Amino acid sequence: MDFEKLTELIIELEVDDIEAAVKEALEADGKDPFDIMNALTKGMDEVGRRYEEKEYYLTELVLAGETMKEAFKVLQPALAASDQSQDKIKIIIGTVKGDNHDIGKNILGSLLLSNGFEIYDLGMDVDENAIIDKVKETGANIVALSSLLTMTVEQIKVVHEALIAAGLRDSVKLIVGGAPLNMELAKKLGADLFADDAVSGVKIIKKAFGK
Ligand code: B12
Repeated sequence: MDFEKLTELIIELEVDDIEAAVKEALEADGKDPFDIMNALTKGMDEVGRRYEEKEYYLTELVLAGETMKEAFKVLQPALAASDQSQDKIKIIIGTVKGDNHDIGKNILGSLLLSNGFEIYDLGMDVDENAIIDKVKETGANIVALSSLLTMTVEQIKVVHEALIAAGLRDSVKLIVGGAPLNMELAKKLGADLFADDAVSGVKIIKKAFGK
């Protein structure tokens, strides 16, 4: 199972075949789970491009999301098993209220997991109260939020202000990511950190915690 084939399966929306293909790449071929993830992400980039060029429509987007989810069912445990050496720092992840894009957030979660962090995934369309409750329950020091829609980025500010109101802002670092964001906007919305992609997000989090 070569990497191009995995990329192709995402682009061609082969939701029924992807799980077996990822399994084969992991088990039979002994491929690195991170390389597999990169191959799948490359496929999603192409799906995004086709959507923007109007070659693909909403139906295809939904299917591409489902295909990624199937792939991650097998990939996630392999990513998690590949490195258990870090101390467990607790991180809450989620996609902001009003936003149902979770593929990038799931990739970030898998990467963080594989780097030894303890992850609490609140899913998508998450409001500020759910985040505050989870911070109180777990004592997490990091909230990592994803926002893919321009109209939902303001939710980051809502979470920032809710953390202040709950007296938790000083003990929690807020890191954000997603296509409509950049460092300047992230800071304006009250976030501490921003990353363009999940890999640099993990690096930034490690750096912030002296790892
Ligand atoms: C797949 C997809 C969908 C799927 C989502 C499936 C799912 N389960 O996630 C479905 C079909 C549901 C969907 C719906 C819609 N979508 Co859509 N979608 C996409 C698409 C093609 C790909 C997104 C994706 O998964 N990319 C792959 C992942 C890996 O990338 P990523 O999310 O950017 O994440 C990476 C980084 O950003 C970063 N990252 C992400 N989050 C975080 C968080 C932290 C803390 C860090 C550090 C890093 C980080 O790391 C990730 C990996 O490196 C994009 C186009 C594109 N090219 O991005 C449009 C796009 C995001 N969608 C768009 C739109 C408009 C919609 C709809 C409103 C369409 C409609 N008319 O109904 C709805 C909104 C529904 C809702 N309420 O959320 C627009 C948004 C425009 C805007 N700026 O507001 C885009 C950009 C398409 C476009 N060009 O018009 N969509």
